[in-house]
Amino acid sequence: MQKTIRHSSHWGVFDLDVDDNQIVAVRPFHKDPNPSEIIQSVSDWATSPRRLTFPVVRRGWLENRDRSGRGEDSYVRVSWDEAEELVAGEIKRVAGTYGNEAIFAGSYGWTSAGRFHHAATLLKRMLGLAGGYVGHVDTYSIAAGPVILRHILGEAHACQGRGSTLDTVVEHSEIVVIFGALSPRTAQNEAGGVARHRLEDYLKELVERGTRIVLVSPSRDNLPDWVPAEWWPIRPGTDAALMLALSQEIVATGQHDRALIDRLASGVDEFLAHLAGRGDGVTKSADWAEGITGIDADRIRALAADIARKRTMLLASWSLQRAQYGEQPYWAAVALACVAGQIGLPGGGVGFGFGSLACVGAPFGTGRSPAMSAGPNPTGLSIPVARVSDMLLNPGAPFDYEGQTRHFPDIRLIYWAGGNPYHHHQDLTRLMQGWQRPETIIVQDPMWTATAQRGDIVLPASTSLERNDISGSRRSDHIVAMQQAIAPLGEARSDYEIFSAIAARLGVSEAFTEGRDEMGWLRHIYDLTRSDAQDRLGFEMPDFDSFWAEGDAPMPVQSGTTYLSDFRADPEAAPLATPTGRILLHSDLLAEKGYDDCPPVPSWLPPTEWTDGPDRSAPDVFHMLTPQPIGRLHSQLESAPSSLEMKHDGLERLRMAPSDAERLDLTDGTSLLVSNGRGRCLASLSVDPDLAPGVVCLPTGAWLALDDGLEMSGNPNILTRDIPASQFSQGCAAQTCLVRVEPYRGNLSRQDDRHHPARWIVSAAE
Ligand SMILES: Nc1nc2c(c(=O)[nH]1)N[C@H]1C(S)=C(S)[C@@H](COP(=O)(O)OP(=O)(O)OC[C@H]3O[C@@H](n4cnc5c(=O)[nH]c(N)nc54)[C@H](O)[C@@H]3O)O[C@H]1N2
Ligand SMILES: Nc1nc2c(c(=O)[nH]1)N[C@H]1C(S)=C(S)[C@@H](COP(=O)(O)OP(=O)(O)OC[C@H]3O[C@@H](n4cnc5c(=O)[nH]c(N)nc54)[C@H](O)[C@@H]3O)O[C@H]1N2
Ligand SMILES: [Mo]
Repeated sequence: MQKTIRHSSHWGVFDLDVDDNQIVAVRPFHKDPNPSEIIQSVSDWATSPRRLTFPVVRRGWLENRDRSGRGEDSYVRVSWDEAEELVAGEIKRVAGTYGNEAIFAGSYGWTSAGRFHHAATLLKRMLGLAGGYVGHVDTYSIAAGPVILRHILGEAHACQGRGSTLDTVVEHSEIVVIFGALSPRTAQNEAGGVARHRLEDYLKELVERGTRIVLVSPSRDNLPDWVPAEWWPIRPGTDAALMLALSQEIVATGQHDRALIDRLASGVDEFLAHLAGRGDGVTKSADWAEGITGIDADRIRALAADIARKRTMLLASWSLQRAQYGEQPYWAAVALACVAGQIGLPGGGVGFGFGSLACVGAPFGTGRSPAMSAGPNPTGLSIPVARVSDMLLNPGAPFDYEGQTRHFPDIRLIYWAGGNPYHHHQDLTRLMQGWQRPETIIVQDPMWTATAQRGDIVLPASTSLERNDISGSRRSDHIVAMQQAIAPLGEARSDYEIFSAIAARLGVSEAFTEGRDEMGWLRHIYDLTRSDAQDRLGFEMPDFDSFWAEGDAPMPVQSGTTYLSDFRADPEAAPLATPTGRILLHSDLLAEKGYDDCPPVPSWLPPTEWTDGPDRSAPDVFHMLTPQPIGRLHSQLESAPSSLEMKHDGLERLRMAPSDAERLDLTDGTSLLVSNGRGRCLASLSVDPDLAPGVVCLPTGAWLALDDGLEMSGNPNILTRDIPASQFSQGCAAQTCLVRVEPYRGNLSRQDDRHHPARWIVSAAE
């Protein structure tokens, strides 16, 4: 029997024709002006040979609770009854012996777009009811950024998609300076789904209006090639130096309005003194910045003059703060917008992460996002998300976060649901060392990921296609029905079913389910969103049954927004939630803390790993950036067509500038060995004139496949450094990394896909 259903994913909304439990056609959502190609891969998602379709337990753990064989051991199939009993038994044992603070459920990850079967939320809900767990704060996407913005602006809205909107930029900006990217590549995705991909339309309008666009980025493809932008190929990790120099040149030529700056900001004297070099004897001039950034000083001076005179929007991608000292470019951008007098003017000021996700920069939702509630965590404990290896390796050790000292807990049990740390974390060899320490590791995922391959008890979740759910987010302008397309594969169960069953064994069933089943919850979640829109905003949404039949419903949105316009108009009447009520250009807290990696005024610090200019580094050493992959979301859909298209010979492509390739005598398609002191991986060379010399790009997401220490598919996180952005934010700093690139002379014989669960499973009787 044929049916058509509406469904949603992080990369867009689509309709599916389903015939006899098979997906036979995928069509983009009729309201989406620029649908993502990735939706064409969804049917592979359900039927991937990498699916795990029944619960398994690692043999060494099952037989003698051995911890050493993770990643190598074989697995034994068990029944759901046995699996539930083992999981609940371990949670009770560990909580009873060491306390709930020995259970790590930070469990970071994107899971599916469904907000009800949201694996990490349900996990926290279950464990919260059972006494608590250790959670996480911030995200891999953004940590240094929001932490510094919370401190200097009193809130992080500007980098969470609740600042200025692109419609005002299109209408009012005379110059848009993009640090990083404004790219439909990343704007394909949005956490919780995106109904309408709108970035291309805003870019087209900017082009039609002839707005001057400056792309400051190591990679020219960070804007579509039809956008006529000036490309400033900056050395990675040096944007803060460029921003400081732009500020200094404006001040040095007297083009600033000191009274205005004082109205907007505190600490102005300290900041201007730093620019002028009082203290370190270094004036942060255009000439100074040229030596650091590789950008011509005359160009910097000319742009400074323009920024001071013309309405200018400064946009910085999230990638800039995913680096060592990642707070600095964000702080320096805010400082530059103050010095140029642009804060709070329509089409002026700062924006962070525009296009990093689909809805950041777009008119944003003002309603209540549909969500399952995690409930309280009785332990109250969490770690900065990217410090997971530090936590596992250093129980009890102190660390700072936002100026406060905390201590790492001593973790005995990890439960990871809906995330893939062996994709997302840095220096995976180090993670593997930390991963040896817990007594028990539970992984819940539809796929036999590298993380599942390192779990002790692995539970097969169904994919979103096998159940009903709701998608939507705080930013998105639609809430979308995710209607079940096909029956669950094998013995796979929905995340809600899995956690409900374990909650029952933990004695918290009633509180966990509140007596609702799947459709009961969807109705409940929808009604909360609907009544909030009605009561608080006077916005009518259809009743649940009409919504479910229609498949989507619009949400209230706010457009035409200029961030900090009220504050600019009257800083006394609309003060910021900072110690001075104004923007901090100097921080007393940071001065008092004296962190060597997060100074009290916006600064540029030389990263502890960087090329310092191609001329001064070894010829085969490059700064490796690890951008988000085009044809997939992180490690999801890695073996589906839109992802395979980007590979060569089963290897991820490493992009390199033509001059570098020529110098090293490398040609397109050459198999490469990419290495540093932390690891080695293979990749395939792609010579790319859109890349600055001295830089290579290897996208994230290839599934970890180690062969005698050599990573065989091009997972860059075997090479990245596991250091925090700083002691202040403890954020992910993946973009600060050097590698050596050489031709690979070894054997490239491709083995079969090692990520098929069948290759790991022995029968229980064996
Ligand atoms: N080097 C480097 N590393 C990075 C970054 C970088 O820039 N450079 N970026 C970082 C960033 S920004 C991020 S957000 C992270 C992303 O890191 P992750 O969010 O961990 O990556 P995903 O591959 O999306 O992992 C989601 C997992 O959820 C599973 N899943 C999907 N649907 C379901 C479901 O319904 N139920 C369950 N239980 N599981 C499901 C998928 O199979 C997959 O294993 O990576 C980070 N890592
Ligand atoms: N297709 C696809 N889209 C995605 C994702 C995905 O996996 N696939 N993941 C989503 C997620 S979770 C996130 S958080 C966002 C991330 O969004 P972003 O952080 O914006 O994305 P990236 O690709 O990491 O980086 C964007 C560009 O920044 C440039 N860049 C890197 N370092 C520097 C620097 O020091 N200076 C300057 N000027 N430029 C630099 C690089 O050239 C890179 O191409 O993407 C989201 N969108
Ligand atoms: Mo992210």
